[in-house]
Amino acid sequence: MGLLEGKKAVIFGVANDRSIAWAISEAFHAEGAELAFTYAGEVLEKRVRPLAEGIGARIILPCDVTKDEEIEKVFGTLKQEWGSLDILIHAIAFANKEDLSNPYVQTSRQGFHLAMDVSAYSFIALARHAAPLMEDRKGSILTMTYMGSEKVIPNYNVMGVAKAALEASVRYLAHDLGPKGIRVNAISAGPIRTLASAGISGFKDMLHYVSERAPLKRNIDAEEVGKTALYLCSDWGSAVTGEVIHVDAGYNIMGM
Ligand code: NAD
Ligand code: 0WE
Repeated sequence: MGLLEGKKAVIFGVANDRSIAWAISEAFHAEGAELAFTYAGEVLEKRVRPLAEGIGARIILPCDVTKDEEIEKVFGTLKQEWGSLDILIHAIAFANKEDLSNPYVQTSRQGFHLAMDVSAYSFIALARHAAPLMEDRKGSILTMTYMGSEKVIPNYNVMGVAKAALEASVRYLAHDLGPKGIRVNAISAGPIRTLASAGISGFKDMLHYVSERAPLKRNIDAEEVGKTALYLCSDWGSAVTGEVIHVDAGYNIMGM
């Protein structure tokens, strides 16, 4: 029997087949989970729908997380169609392109708000809507973060600050939802080539830099994030909550 047999999971953050959220979905599907997907806008629907249908998903809905109505619609549908929920995956981040290249000191109020809203606040909003559907089901909520929250990574800038807020939210949400048996965790992944990293100048050099210094002397892939997500969201992770687990070939432990 699969590790997630009989479990229902909703996945936020698939853009294409290279998305970390997609690798997590494939790992969950292989272990018997039933999946629902959301996509951020019509353009992405064309990519997400075929992928989702390919693994038997029936619930595929639009959700721009800056819009409360769209979040409410998603959870209304999940309540109607499933009645309950076991797993929520949040793999969403966004900042203005110029805020990932200009000096951090130049971050505008609007740019700061946008990055915080999409990349950090959305996690709180999704967790709040998911919790009532997870009553008495030992639910598990997982988000994706990056080491730029802990240490300065040139150009990560406002995203690093948003990820710091996201990681602190993991702990506060774990405290809030723990009494309901709901666990809240994050995976801090090393750099992976995806749509979100494609536009970053010097990303290739970053991959090389990390692979030379990480204890495992290599980069990581999305499938490895999927396997850790499977551990955290299955019964194997039953006592783990409020945690940020690094899946980065050990890069973060290095001092020199
Ligand atoms: P991706 O581009 O495949 O995924 C990012 C997703 O965010 C996309 O599906 C996009 O549609 C979604 N998104 C952006 N704005 C949104 C909005 N307003 N409403 C709803 N969805 C929105 O890239 P990815 O690398 O798979 O990123 C997934 C997560 O992993 C992000 O949180 C990212 O910060 C994190 N992460 C990525 C890396 C990396 O190197 N790729 C490393 C560590 C952590
Ligand atoms: O979280 C991320 C990237 C998130 C991201 C990417 C983009 C590119 C396109 C957020 N917003 C945007 N906005 C866009 O317009 N990562 C962990 C990948 C990443 O991004 C970096 C990195 C790494 C690693 C940016 C600078 C330096 C390192």
